[in-house]
Amino acid sequence: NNLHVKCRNDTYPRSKVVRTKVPDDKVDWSVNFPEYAPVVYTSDSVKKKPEWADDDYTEPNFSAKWNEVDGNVDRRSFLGKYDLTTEGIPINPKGRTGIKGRGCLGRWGPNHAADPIVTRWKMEDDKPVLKNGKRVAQFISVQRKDNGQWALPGGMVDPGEEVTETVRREFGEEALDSMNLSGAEKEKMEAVIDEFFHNGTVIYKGYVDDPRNTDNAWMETVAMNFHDDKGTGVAKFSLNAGSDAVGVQWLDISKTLELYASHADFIRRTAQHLDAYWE
Ligand code: RP5
Ligand code: MG
Ligand code: MG
Repeated sequence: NNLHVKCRNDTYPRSKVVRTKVPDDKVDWSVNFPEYAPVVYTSDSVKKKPEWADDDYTEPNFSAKWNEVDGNVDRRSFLGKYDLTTEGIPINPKGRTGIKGRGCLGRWGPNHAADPIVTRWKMEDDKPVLKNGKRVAQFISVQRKDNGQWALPGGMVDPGEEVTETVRREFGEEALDSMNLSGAEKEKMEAVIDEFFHNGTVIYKGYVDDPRNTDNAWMETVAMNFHDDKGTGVAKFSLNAGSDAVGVQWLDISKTLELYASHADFIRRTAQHLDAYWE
């Protein structure tokens, strides 16, 4: 179905703030829900005004160009033009989440991320492993520091950054621990990434069912697949968790995977794209 799930009916991540329960049939804004009065929550880390966050809309000099490229910040949504509340702030186009404000997201409206899906074929004795007559694919997954869940090594698009650059940078930081490499090692690693990451396929572009989403701030992503058909390119990667990841591993792609946010859906689309085993 088309509803967001992971951003409803639970305690808000990294907090004790409880979301108002939103039943499936009341997610859509067009459905009447007169008793709906969710708590307003913006985390302390966002209130401290780090450079990755917007100001509060109540600040006298607050200004934002909604639905536009606003300086270095892309405030457009992949879902089309979003509406604004009477206070003039964005409304989550996927419906109610049980919480207002920004939670721990920096931007009002869409918060843009990018997700690298690095894949290879699972091999045994130099032969591809088959299940139900299809080859089994594997992808590089990281374990998130914030909640321990396995996820794609994705991250936020920095202001002015191209998505193709974000997937490389985040992959380097989270799956290769690039931030802890010496200058020379880092250069070598970047050369390997550049060589491998030049031919990607966009697997998904749009809203992410992320547990951090609120009524006024939400995640969107571009997920790109980089497939190593011969298994020779990824062999050069030595995996080391870094940045906001505490673990990294190759995971077999199958229907039973449980991953962070909507990542299992991106993996399903990738399996389809590669004609790999899924069931
Ligand atoms: C998800 O959050 C995206 O799909 C992406 O994987 C991730 C970006 O946030 P951080 O990993 O930087 O927390 O919605
Ligand atoms: Mg990151
Ligand atoms: Mg990340």
